[in-house]
Amino acid sequence: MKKMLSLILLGFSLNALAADISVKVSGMVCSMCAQGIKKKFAPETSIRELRVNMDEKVVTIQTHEGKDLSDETIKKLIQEAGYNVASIERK
Ligand SMILES: [Cu+2]
Repeated sequence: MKKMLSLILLGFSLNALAADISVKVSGMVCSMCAQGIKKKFAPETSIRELRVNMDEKVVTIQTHEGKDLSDETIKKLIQEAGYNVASIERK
């Protein structure tokens, strides 16, 4: 019983170490925009997965466990790609 509990707790803490970030971006209109943003974030090794939802104008970023990507870095990269961050939400 005690072992099971610690396994559950371990599972929670591992999840907590990976960041799940939703970034609302203004100015994205087509798939070229999405490609530009993906390209801009490509060198960031902390990112496990990045998805661009064109309908909702949201970029979702999932980092590797134990890694994070700061709001400042996200804003900087989005701006360098030519867009603006409307909001950043972390789960
Ligand atoms: Cu575009």
